[in-house]
Amino acid sequence: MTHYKSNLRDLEFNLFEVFRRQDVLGEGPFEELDEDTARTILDEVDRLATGVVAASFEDADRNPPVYDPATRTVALPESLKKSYRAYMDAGWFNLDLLPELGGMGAPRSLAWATAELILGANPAVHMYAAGPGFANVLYREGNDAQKRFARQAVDNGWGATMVLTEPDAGSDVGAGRTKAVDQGDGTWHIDGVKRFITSGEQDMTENIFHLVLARPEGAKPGTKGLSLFLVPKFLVNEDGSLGERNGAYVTNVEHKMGLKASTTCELTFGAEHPAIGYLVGDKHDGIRQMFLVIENARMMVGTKAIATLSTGYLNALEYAKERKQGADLTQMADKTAPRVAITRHPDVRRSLMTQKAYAEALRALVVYTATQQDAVQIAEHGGTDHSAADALNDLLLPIVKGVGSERSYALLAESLQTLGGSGYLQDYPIEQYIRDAKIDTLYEGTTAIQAQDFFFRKIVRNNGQAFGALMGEIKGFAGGEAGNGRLKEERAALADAAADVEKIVEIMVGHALGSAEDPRELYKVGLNTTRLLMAVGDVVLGWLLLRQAEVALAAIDGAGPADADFYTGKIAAARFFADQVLPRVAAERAIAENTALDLMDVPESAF
Ligand code: ST9
Ligand code: FAD
Repeated sequence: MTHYKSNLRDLEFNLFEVFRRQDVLGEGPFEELDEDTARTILDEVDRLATGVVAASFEDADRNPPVYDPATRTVALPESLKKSYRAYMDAGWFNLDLLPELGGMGAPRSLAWATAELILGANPAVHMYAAGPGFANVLYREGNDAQKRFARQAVDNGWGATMVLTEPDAGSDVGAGRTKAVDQGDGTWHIDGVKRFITSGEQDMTENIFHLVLARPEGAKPGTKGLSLFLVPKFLVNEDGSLGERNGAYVTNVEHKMGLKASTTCELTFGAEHPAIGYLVGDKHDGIRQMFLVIENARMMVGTKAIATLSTGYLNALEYAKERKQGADLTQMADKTAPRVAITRHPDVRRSLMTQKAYAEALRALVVYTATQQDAVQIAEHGGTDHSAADALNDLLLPIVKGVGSERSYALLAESLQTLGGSGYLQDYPIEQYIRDAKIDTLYEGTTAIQAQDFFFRKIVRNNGQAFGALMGEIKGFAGGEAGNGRLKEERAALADAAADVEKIVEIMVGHALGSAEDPRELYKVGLNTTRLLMAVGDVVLGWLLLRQAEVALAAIDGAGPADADFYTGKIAAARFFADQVLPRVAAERAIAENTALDLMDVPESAF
């Protein structure tokens, strides 16, 4: 028994009952895969995740990686290495790689479903396993030599990193000062210090390749002046054998609140001897190229948070069913009344159902977003236009990342609370879940950054097209017949909440337009971006829960006992969310409507 409680039933429900992924299997880019094989893969990954991958979760937290400044190396705990090795040996990292890199031709939805299992079991293992995914981007963007490098990286199981952040360039990546100097022979020398680099050093792979943003001498300021360089830890000969040690060294490893198994490194380039880099794709287009990695990493972070909430909830549920405390509320005056399981207490039920509804809605959000990525894969394969699916995927990513991480972190506190004082102990995994999940609201762009991205780039710059299409679907569902008369009030609540978020967007667009005359109007937008992201998140989650309830209502008659319970839970979660969460969106609208600039006028000294 490990800490990890997966929810394979719910993953399969999303994949095959709600989003009907079997309909896209067996043809186009997924020709080689059928539903049975997909289910077998899920079973296999679940077995690995709940077993050997999860096995080192606590040990690697209590005995984290050790940095040796003399050799600038890191020793990872043996337990973690075993988990990592088992995952890599099983080979499931190749599900959605390009065929040229040995990919299996699976849809992204299946790949993200398996990712949830590994991320819930032991997130650091998934992060150390990023090499093949990063090689995929390098292969797409790279020149011939870099494509060869990408193949070698996959074949040899090299690790990889994404290297943006510097001491003075966090959210503001464009402030980066790391320099690139052209050597005139197809190589560059990279100079500078990057910080907080995940997996920057480890002792599990023979090589690590860093994808580094640096500014060529004379290039313009900001993100558009940054270029992307491939900087291997060891230089690589044409035949794939390792050459000299390159001049990129880890010069510190951070001590952190959580996610201790994952190394967070200061990476110094060119301090002792040159750090040789290769310009990716021979073109200066770094920030766009890096965002190809970032988009996947943001999806990964949201999925990690959600996976952690799910196992947090399931651990809390198991405890609550066992723990007897107090009498039933209706017998509170009777001091001799039998003690009941805490699941009988209304307040515990409220908390558990809140956890369940969000965990399952957020899982549906990940799978729904991944289905847009499937659509892109299918269109790319068939040579057809995929701009609408791309735009919807882009719109959903900050919701997956921003809403997924914020709600998961907050609700993990509810999971812990369910265990009472025991939840605070290291005898149970939830205190570690909370520590490990806090990072998800921070890295890959903080929530504030996700919220700005959502409004300015994904809504305004897209002329509201993807947002309009999504809201159109939601309103269409709310106004339709879903649930055969049995979800009427819930659909009405969804329609109201959808109208509320549309109004918030309208107000914010008004302020944005008003800024042409008075630039301070833009502050009013900034005061509401996170509010909007979270409110739209609730509307989308409410919609997805109701879609699930519609499927459950259709399937429940004649279902066996286990399925009947499962479907009953789906209907209950959707109703709960519509009753108890969606009405709050109206309050967010009211706050947005009353936005004023007072807060911006409070002197800093008064804080
Ligand atoms: C980090 C790593 O935190 C944490 C964990 C790492 C774990 C590693 C393992 C991961 C494995 C996961 C992957 C697995 C599998 C892979 C599978 C592959 C198949 N979308 O608005 P502008 C671009 S790393 C797309 O003017 P500013 C775009 O090119 C550190 N592109 O920005 C745009 O040009 P244009 C993470 C976008 O004001 C250009 O940027 N750090 C998007 O100059 C300029 O845009 C952060 O995330 C987008 N959403 O700069 C930084 N947005 O407009 C957070 C921008 O012409 N800060 N571009 O198209 C930000 O994101 C800022 O908003 C900023 C602002 C830097 C973009
Ligand atoms: P700051 O940018 O200083 O932000 C501080 C606060 O100000 C935040 O609350 C932020 O939301 C807010 N803020 C900042 N700017 C704005 C704005 N314009 N509008 C509104 N609010 C704003 N980086 C990598 O390159 N590669 C990695 O592999 C990597 N892994 C990481 C692993 C860990 C464990 C950690 C802690 C960080 C990692 N990072 C990595 C860096 C991470 O992406 C940054 O920490 C993150 O982008 C935030 O930057 P910052 O820490 O400098 O915070």
